[in-house]
Amino acid sequence: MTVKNINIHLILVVSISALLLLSPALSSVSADRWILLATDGDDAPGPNIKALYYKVENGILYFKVLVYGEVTSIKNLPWVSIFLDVDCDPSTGHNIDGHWLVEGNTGVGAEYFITAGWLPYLFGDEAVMIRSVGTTEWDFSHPVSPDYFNVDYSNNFFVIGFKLSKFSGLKDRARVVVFSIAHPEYWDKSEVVWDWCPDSGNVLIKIGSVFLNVSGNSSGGLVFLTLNGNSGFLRIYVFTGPGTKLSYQYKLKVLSVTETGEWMYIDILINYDISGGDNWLPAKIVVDKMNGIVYMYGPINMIGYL
Ligand SMILES: [Ca+2]
Ligand SMILES: [Ca+2]
Repeated sequence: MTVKNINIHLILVVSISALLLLSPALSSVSADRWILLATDGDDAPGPNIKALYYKVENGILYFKVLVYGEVTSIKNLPWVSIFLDVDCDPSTGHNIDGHWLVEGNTGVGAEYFITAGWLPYLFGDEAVMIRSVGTTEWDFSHPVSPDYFNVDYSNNFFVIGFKLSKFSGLKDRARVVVFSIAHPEYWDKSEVVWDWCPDSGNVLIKIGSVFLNVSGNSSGGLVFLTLNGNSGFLRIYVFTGPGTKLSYQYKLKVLSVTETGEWMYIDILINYDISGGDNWLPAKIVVDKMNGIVYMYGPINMIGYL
């Protein structure tokens, strides 16, 4: 076995799904690649929640909320509150079961709620984020302004986004539940009707993670590349003769992900010490999203078969 420094250039034809990690913020949000979290019936008076989407793009966590009915101004945009359990731990954050903030939606201990619509508008903000204090209170005296907020009155939805850096304690996934309340002019006999999405429980969002699972042929072998969350591995099989092969596995860590409409760039560290020690070196995975091709580049001290 010879060991030498080489550059590898693996071309793997694959199907890809990916969620994104931190990268420089942009001032606009793309119209595509929303991830549907939940849908809900037209089950409350006036404009009410129809669907909830999210995505992470350029370091910003965005939610898109579709509503039924006709939304023509901030006042008939229902009061929408998005609760985030950023550590997926119902024992931390606001978690009073039976309280109006979590009624019917156990399993969420919300560190934050994002709120938009007619009620915050009455208090001078169209949309803000509020942090919990302990498990019973909210810190209304320190509202956080969104990095993006836009109501599309033609298509009955709004989009709100906050930089990931504004969430303290955020891990690679969070639990979310949403409710809305219509403006009082839609109330019948002054009765407030709550509209939850989902109607019970909560939904899971994945943040700051890359999910990439590809396989393909390289010269003289098979290659499997798997990223799940912020770690993964590269596995290589080299066929040395009829029925014989060598296999190598390298651990990977994801450092950052940036992307354009056509390309995704994943900076990684790869552990080239196949004996189990630590020898982490930088490498890069480049995904051609339009053609479904994955390239991997790295100044690698590795087995010289590829
Ligand atoms: Ca609804
Ligand atoms: Ca929590």
